[in-house]
Amino acid sequence: MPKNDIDLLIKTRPKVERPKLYKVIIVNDDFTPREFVVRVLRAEFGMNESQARQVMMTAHQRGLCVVAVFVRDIAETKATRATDAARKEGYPLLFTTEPEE
Ligand code: TYC
Repeated sequence: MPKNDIDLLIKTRPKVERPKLYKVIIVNDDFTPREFVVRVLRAEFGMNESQARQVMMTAHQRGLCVVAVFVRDIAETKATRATDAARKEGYPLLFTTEPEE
């Protein structure tokens, strides 16, 4: 039995879990123009020119780059929106998601 108010607070405290985070990953391809990749990164992920260019070049050179980390719903929505924007222009640029850890 709780002995006082603090004891009651502790005993009834809900167990809250930290939400699992998901990486949004950009995948390199041979066809999407570099400038288009930079524009999509700026538009969907709020990057400045220099950040977007670094991420684009890392994906270009290494095949992939982690763009950002979000809760699952946000990560999936952003990856889909960015990929769809490329499809609309006829480019194969792909964004995927993957759980962290
Ligand atoms: N490799 C592309 C080119 O040379 C540019 C590019 C970079 C495309 C990164 C996709 O995720 C990408 N035009």
